[in-house]
Amino acid sequence: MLAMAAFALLGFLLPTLSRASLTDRSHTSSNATLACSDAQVALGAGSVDTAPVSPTLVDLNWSETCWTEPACVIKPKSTKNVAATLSIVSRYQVKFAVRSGGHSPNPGWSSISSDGILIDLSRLDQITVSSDNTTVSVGPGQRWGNVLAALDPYGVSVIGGRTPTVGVGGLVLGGGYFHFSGEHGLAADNVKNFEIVLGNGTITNANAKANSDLFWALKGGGPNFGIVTRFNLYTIPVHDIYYDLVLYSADQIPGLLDAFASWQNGSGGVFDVKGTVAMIVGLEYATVGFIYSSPQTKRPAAFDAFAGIPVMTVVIPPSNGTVWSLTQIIGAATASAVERHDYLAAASQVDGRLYNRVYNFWKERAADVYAKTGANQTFVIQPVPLNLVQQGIAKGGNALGLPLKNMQWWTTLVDWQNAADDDTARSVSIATSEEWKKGSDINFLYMNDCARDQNPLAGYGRENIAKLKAVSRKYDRGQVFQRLQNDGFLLRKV
Ligand SMILES: Cc1cc2nc3c(=O)[nH]c(=O)nc-3n(C[C@H](O)[C@H](O)[C@H](O)COP(=O)(O)OP(=O)(O)OC[C@H]3O[C@@H](n4cnc5c(N)ncnc54)[C@H](O)[C@@H]3O)c2cc1C
Ligand SMILES: *[C@@H]1O[C@H](CO)[C@@H](O)[C@H](O)[C@H]1NC(C)=O
Ligand SMILES: *[C@@H]1O[C@H](CO)[C@@H](O)[C@H](O)[C@H]1NC(C)=O
Ligand SMILES: *[C@@H]1O[C@H](CO)[C@@H](O)[C@H](O)[C@H]1NC(C)=O
Ligand SMILES: *[C@@H]1O[C@H](CO)[C@@H](O)[C@H](O)[C@H]1NC(C)=O
Ligand SMILES: *[C@@H]1O[C@H](CO)[C@@H](O)[C@H](O)[C@H]1NC(C)=O
Ligand SMILES: *[C@@H]1O[C@H](CO)[C@@H](O)[C@H](O)[C@H]1NC(C)=O
Ligand SMILES: CC(=O)N[C@H]1CO[C@H](CO)[C@@H](O)[C@@H]1O
Repeated sequence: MLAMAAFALLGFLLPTLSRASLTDRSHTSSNATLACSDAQVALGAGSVDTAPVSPTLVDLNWSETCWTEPACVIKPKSTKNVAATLSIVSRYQVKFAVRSGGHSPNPGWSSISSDGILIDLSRLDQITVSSDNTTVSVGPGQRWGNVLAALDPYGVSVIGGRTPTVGVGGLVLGGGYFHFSGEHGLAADNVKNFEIVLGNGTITNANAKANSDLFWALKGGGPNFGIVTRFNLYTIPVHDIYYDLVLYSADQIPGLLDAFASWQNGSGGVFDVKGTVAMIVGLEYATVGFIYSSPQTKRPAAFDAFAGIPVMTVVIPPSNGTVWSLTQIIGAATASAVERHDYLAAASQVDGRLYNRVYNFWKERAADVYAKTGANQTFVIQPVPLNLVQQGIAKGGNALGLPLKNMQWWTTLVDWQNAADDDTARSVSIATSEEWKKGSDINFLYMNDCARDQNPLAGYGRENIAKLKAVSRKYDRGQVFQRLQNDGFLLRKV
């Protein structure tokens, strides 16, 4: 007993001792603790929160599945601070995780436990619009709601995130799907320049002219190449828009899914890239938003495929608004309960019969799990018109290896409360993704919606994986982002 107490006391004192006697360092304290102490010296004590880390910093991640306490949270104020942090990471060969908006629910992606450090980018939050309003410089720690609000007075917007609390950094690096991606491509396709800190602490830029191979890799290649400290984004000339929002009762959902596929196929005419449909199917009803990238007198004819389906409730009648007003509406409708979350990705060709078959499969299981655990889940078909893929090619190409097809990227949000229900709550979406695979021609998974056990990079294609690995070796010779990064959609796993 006494020996154990002495041991515990020693453990408590060690961090202090180790700072006093440098020679004992690697023996007396963990490298993570030492890295934290060095960071305090290099960045200032106010930029490093050491154990016990303030709960508000640990809990910043959106999903409780990611609430773990690191050895410390380093909060760089500048790109130079990030460079100093990565130098310390290399010196101590310490494990780390990087967090921008903290909206990945995958444990260990932007969270890490006490054997490593969390690099929190929330202070890199500038938003600066260029004098001609054609580009905006955004820090990775910003959130899309703030970005769209800041752009509103300039009469422009960007391809970003639909939910205002989602972070800039993770979304752009995984692709970035927005209401107007069908017209303008993914967020990554609309990046002019990435400022990035490489594994060896070097600060550099990647764009069409400089480090163009790294530029390509960062467009969808995820957290594999460095810490991006600034995104220079092209704005899009979309500000005043049309939308209306309605609810359909559960008995209309089969017809709704058929209508969705007909609309995606152009319902006899030509598909109109200015229009999009946001559809969230739940167990009791479906929420559907019709959005068009310019003002309209009434719901545009592009959406006529849905005209015959009886509406249960009109939430927002045909309206002219702005990208920012739509973002505020989505923000107000987003549940803010603190709980456990997950998402998961699947994809398929446009096929109303397949949509219905998978929906029936999902519905039965989602209802069963709801009865057992109270977990809520959604069934979301995100339209990906051919023009989205073509925009990516026209804008210089990205790493995603998308098939030249009209398709859909299915996703789900799962919300539940108890850790004991993790496996049960997650089982529905996992089984549903297998059901999609049985009928799908599309071998691609959208990284930003992928769950912890999925491997989106594998779907980018053999050639792209080889190119991404070559870029990783070239720009990260020490393989810091593969060896020391805690977890994530990493090339080391492909
Ligand atoms: C409610 C909700 C709504 C969503 N809506 C959309 C949507 O409309 N469109 C869409 O495309 N996606 C959407 N997503 C998915 C979203 O894009 C991903 O969850 C994304 O990872 C979130 O980015 P973040 O910065 O908030 O996440 P974080 O959890 O901070 O980071 C995610 C990953 O990116 C890495 N990373 C973050 N910043 C950097 C950086 N600067 N440099 C290097 N690596 C970095 C992290 O290490 C981690 O691996 C949504 C998610 C949620 C939960
Ligand atoms: C800890 O850091 C020292 C350098 O300070 C390094 O030599 C050693 O390899 C590191 N330990 C581990 C386990 O990586
Ligand atoms: C940019 O936006 C500002 C603010 O709305 C406006 O005054 C200015 O004329 C715009 N500049 C250009 C080149 O459009
Ligand atoms: C949509 O088009 C595809 C390919 O042209 C076709 O296979 C599919 O049956 C069509 N679906 C609908 C709902 O029209
Ligand atoms: C939207 O604004 C346009 C003018 O830009 C107007 O003609 C139209 O009637 C408005 N639509 C609605 C639904 O208010
Ligand atoms: C599920 O949704 C209902 C209705 O919106 C809500 O009251 C409940 O809190 C949700 N449960 C969870 C676990 O999020
Ligand atoms: C850091 O890595 C980059 C990319 O490999 C290389 O160009 C640069 O010279 C390296 N810097 C140092 C200081 O080693
Ligand atoms: C990124 C994010 O949404 N973080 C939330 C995580 O949970 C805390 C605590 O509930 C919220 O305050 C944060 O906004």
